[in-house]
Amino acid sequence: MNDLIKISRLEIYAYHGVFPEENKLGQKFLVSLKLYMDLSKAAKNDDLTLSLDYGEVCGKVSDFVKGNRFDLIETLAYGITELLLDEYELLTSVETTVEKPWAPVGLPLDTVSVTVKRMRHTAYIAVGSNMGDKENYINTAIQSIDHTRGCKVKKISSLIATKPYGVLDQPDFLNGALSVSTYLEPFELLKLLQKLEQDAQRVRERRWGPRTLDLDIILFDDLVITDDDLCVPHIDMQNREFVLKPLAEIAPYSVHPLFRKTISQMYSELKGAEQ
Ligand code: A4P
Ligand code: MG
Repeated sequence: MNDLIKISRLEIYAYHGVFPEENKLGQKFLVSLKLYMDLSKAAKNDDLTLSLDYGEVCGKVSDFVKGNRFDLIETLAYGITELLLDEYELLTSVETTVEKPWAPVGLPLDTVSVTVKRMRHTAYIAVGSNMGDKENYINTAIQSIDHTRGCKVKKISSLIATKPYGVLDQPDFLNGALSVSTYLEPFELLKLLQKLEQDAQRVRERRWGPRTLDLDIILFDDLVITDDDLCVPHIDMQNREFVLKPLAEIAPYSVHPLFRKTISQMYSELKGAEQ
């Protein structure tokens, strides 16, 4: 979204900093915000309830800055950004700059500042289980994702029973897919999913082997990531009916950023190739 409300250098007296004098005496902080959203409805209807009340935003930010004490302005800027994305669903992106003009540096300077920017993303996650109470493992994980700060589960596919792929001598799987709106970054999301796998007492014994819970990031906006620990889009999604079928149910027109094909097209092609 390109529409923007900008708040410049809101002045707040508070007590953040590493040095004891900063915690005792306090100092002035300046907070600037770039708040991105779609303002067309508010503008066309001349209606504040369809926009964002910048007075209220300033009040909330001021309360947060005064009501906490952090060592780092990085933490402060990040906290303000999260607070605003949590509070206002219509925000698609928030950029927060915190300036500390009286930073005790011992040398003349104009100001020191930190800027944090976070935006909402759409991630598609594949879920699978082939041990124990499969449905319960999957539903617990979906609930945990939805209850995680910065994540909202938007769509959940049907869960389907599937024959094992890859390693064949293992029990059948239950598979599904979900879409999540999140302001977590890709590696933060991966960390969350791995924690949920651990919570499900998942033991890594052999690659592609039986598991209580498997959570893979299939797509993350139209990002392409080729890291040792994270490959997005999922490297083998085009060959997996247990991924494409549930994904086609919730996101038929999402596009694979490298193949430039929709999910429904990829699913049809896979089914065609299997016949
Ligand atoms: N990793 C890289 N990219 C990603 C990503 N996009 N999402 C890394 C999540 N993780 C990603 O995964 C190994 C490493 O992949 C992680 O350390 C992570 O950093 P893992 O979950 O620890 O091990 P794994 O699951 O045994 O291996 P892998 O290659 O992820 O297996 P898959 O691809 O998950 O396949 N048959 C049916 N019918 N249904 C299934 O759900 N699942 C598998 C496992 C095999 N056969 C199946 C099913
Ligand atoms: Mg996996």
